Amino acid sequence: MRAARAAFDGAWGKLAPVEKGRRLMALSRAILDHADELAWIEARDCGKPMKQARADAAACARYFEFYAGAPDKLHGDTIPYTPGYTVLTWREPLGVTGHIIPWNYPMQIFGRSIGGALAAGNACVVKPAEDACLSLLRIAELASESGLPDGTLNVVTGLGREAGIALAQHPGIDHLSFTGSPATGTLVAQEAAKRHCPVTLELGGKGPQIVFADADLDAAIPVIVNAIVQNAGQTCSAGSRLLVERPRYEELLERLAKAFGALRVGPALDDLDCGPLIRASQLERVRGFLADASRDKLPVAGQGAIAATAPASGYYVAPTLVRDVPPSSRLAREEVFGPVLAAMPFDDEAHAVKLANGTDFGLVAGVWTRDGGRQLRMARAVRAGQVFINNYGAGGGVELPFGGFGHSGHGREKGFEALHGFTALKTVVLQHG
Ligand code: TXE
Repeated sequence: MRAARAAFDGAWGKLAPVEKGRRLMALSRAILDHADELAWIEARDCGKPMKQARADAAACARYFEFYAGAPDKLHGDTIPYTPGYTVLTWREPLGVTGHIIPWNYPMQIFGRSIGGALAAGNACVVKPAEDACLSLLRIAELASESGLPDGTLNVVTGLGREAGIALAQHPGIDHLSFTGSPATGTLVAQEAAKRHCPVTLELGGKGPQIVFADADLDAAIPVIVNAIVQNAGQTCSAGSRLLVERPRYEELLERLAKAFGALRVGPALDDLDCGPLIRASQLERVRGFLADASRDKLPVAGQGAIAATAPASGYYVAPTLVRDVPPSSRLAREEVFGPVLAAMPFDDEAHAVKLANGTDFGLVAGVWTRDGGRQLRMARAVRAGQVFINNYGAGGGVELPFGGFGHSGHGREKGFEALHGFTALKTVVLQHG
C-alpha cells in the first residue's frame, strides 16, 4: 500500500497521459511475446485446456492494448452556466485501487480490472486467488520490465480471509474491485462501506439462453454448448439455463444431447473440451447439484465422457444436460459453476421473460430468434447487464461494458465505461464577471 501510494504521488502520477499509455502498450506487447509461457502457467495452475489458456493470455494483452489508448483521451467537459461563470469538469484518478481476483480467469479478470484502473491514472494493489496466482506474478514481472514505475502495480498473494480481507479493510484504499462469490462480495462491500470506499462487484450469474421456435438452430447449437462447457462451466457469464419455446424443445434437446455426448474431459495439456474443476470443494459442489437432480428424478438428456488419461483422483466432471428442470429448483436458480446445463420449455414471449428473470442474478442473457421486433422487446425485458441476440459472449468482448443487476453485482467493467468507475468527476466553477 505504501509503495502504491508513493507511485501514485510520484513517478506514475507525474507521467504524462500519453506516456502512461505507452507503458500500458509495452505491457500488452510483453504479454503477447510471452503468451505461450503465460498460457502454459495458467493451464497448469487452473487446469484449463491449453486453447482456453491461450485465449486468456491474448485477451489479457488485448485489455492492455485497448486501455493503452485511453489515458490521453479521458477528458472532462465544460458546462453552460450563468453568464460571468465558466464551469469545467475534470476526471481525476481515485488514488490507490484494490483488486480481488478469482481463480477462474486470472489473466482475463486481471486485464479488465487493472487495465482500466491504470489507464485512469491509479496505482493498483492486486490480491489474486489462492488457488491460481502464478500467471499474475509473472505478469507483474513483465510490467516491471515494460517500464511501469516501481509501486504502480503490486501483486500480493495470500488467503482471502487474511490478505483479501486486509485489502478490503485497508484505510488507504480508494476503490475496490471484487470478482467472486456473492457471499464474499457482501463481506468486502460491508468493509468498504465502513470507510465509504466505492466498490465494483461482479458476482456471477445464471445466464439464460432463450431459444424461440423460429431460431436458426444450426447456428445456436455450437454456441449454446460452448457457453456452458467453456472453462468447465466455471464462468460467471456461462449460459447455464436453456429456455426453449415448446414446439422445438424436443428437437433441440435431441440435437444438444448428441453434441454433449461428443464432449471429452481431461487434463489441461490434453487440450480437450473441458479440464478439471479448480479444487475438491468445487467438485463436491457440482456433484451436489447433480445428486439433487437425480434425487428429484430430473432426466439427464445427454452427457460427455471423462478421458482415460484423467487421473481418478482428479476433479473431473462430465458435461451434463439436464432436461425438464423446474424453474423453482436449485439447479434452475443457483450458480453451479460446472458444465451443467439446465433445460426447460416455455410457451410464449411473456413466459420466456418470466423464466429468464426468475433468478436473483442478472449478468448475461442470449436470445435466439429471427423476429426483429421480438429481439428488441426481449433485450429490453430481460434483466441482464449484457444481452446477446443470435450470439453469446461467455467472457468475451474487451470493448463491451460488462456487469450485473441484483446478486450479480453492480458497477461496470470493460470498455470505456469502466474508466468512469475508476475516476471521480470534479466540477470547477469560476466566476470571472
Ligand atoms: O469464491 P470467493 P470461491 C462463485 C462461484 C463459485 C463460488 C465459490 O459460484 O462456485 O463463487 O468460489 C477472495 N475477504 N464465483 O469460494 O471466496 C479469494 O481469495 C476478501 C464466481 O472461490 O468469493 C479470491 O481471491 N477476499 C466468480 C476471491 O475472493 C476474500 C468467480 C474469490 O473467492 C475473502 C469465482 C474475504 N473474506 C467464484 N474470502 C465470478 N463472478 O466469476 C475469499 N476472498
